[in-house]
Amino acid sequence: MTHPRSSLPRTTSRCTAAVALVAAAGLLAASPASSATPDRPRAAAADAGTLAPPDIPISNVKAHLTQFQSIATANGGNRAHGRTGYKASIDYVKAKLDAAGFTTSVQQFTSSGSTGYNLIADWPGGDPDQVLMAGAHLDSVSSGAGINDNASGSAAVLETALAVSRAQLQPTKHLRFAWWGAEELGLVGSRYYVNNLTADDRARVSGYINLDMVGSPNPGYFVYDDDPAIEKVFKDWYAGIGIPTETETEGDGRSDHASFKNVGIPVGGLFTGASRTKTAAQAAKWGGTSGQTFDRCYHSSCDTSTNISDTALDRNSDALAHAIWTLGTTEPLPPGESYENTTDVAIPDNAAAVTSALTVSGRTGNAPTALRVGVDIKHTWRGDLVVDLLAPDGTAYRLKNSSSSDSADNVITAYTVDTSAETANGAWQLRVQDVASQDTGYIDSWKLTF
Ligand code: DTR
Ligand code: CA
Ligand code: ZN
Ligand code: ZN
Repeated sequence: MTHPRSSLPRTTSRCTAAVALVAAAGLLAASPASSATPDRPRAAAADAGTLAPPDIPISNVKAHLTQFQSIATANGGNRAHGRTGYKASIDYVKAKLDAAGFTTSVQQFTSSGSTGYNLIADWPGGDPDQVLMAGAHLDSVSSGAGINDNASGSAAVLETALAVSRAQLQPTKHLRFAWWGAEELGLVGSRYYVNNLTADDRARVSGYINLDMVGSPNPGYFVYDDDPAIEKVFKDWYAGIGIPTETETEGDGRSDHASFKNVGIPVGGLFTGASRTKTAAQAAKWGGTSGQTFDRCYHSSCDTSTNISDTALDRNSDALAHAIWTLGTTEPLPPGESYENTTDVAIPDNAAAVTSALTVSGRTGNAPTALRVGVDIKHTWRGDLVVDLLAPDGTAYRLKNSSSSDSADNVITAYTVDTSAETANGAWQLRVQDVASQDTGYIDSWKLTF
């Protein structure tokens, strides 16, 4: 797995050579999506001893919170982007992971005039074409230590990674853990990471799991309802311990999973609530105090190490370990087959729609529930564009609506569409219409991955 190319110098650990080897192996073994190589060497499947996910010791997770609190106290009371407390937090997490045998790298970026840092930790082994990621933002707001938001998620991800090392897990997939900078400034670090992945590297990420606020003192138990497979793993685990969950509805785009979802990578995650108020019905099933917010210290100076529900943090740490063991060691689906059209098609300004066709053949049955539609449309005001996928029978699936306010260039992204009602074989079409005057563009290429 090639590490993201950073435009700024980045510091890497002494294991850089291992990173290169992992990347080279990944590249050598990687096969074009349309010619799967079923005999590709795979990591030895996890032996029975490591298949059962461990219980994550809450005492270990709390010890990390104590460290993050000490770091904040020693650095002006916070761990915010651009402040010394943030870099000290990165150094703490990196040292733990280096000592545990991870291949770590620190990716630098600039935001609001200050240097930011992402920490990426790869567990050696596993299929480089199937990378399972879990991450959390490590920065706090400047007004406090950020222990629930989001030392809680950072500590849970760290302790799960350390549990992988203790178990010497040999998962089928390649495991990568990440701690993001500058989330509080607008998902800056995770977006920088995703934007600096090549299209092939993005396609290798089979899923991203996000933990942001997982120890709220008046906790709810919310599961992101994005990727069904990841959501199911979490819902089933909580059902197994008799805790009902709710769908996380505080809005998409509110944390780092959005950076991955925006480029079509399957995402999921856990959340215990922020500034919304717990209802009586929620208090009845979860305990805690109705009529009070889930975290009354959200983005406040009182978000310290006393602002944590140990029970909620323990449960979410264990749920993450369960998800990593489950999703990381199940045999991956055979690599998808892709069909691509790279012929440019001009899009007339504020006029009739144009189409670009792809003929799919040789497949059996219906198209998948998660058909990946990659588009590369060059345009100088993408808000003018309406984009649809047309199935062979003419059924239209809306991929993108127009937006008078979205003046950015180009539509270069991937969509996941439930096309299970359609036959796979036949002429699929991408339909694009420019519905506002001025600004024009063209379809550069588009791809279907089954
Ligand atoms: N934006 C996060 C907290 C947050 C608020 N709503 C959600 C929903 C899902 C995850 C996180 C959040 C922050 O302040 O870091
Ligand atoms: Ca536990
Ligand atoms: Zn926050
Ligand atoms: Zn947060």
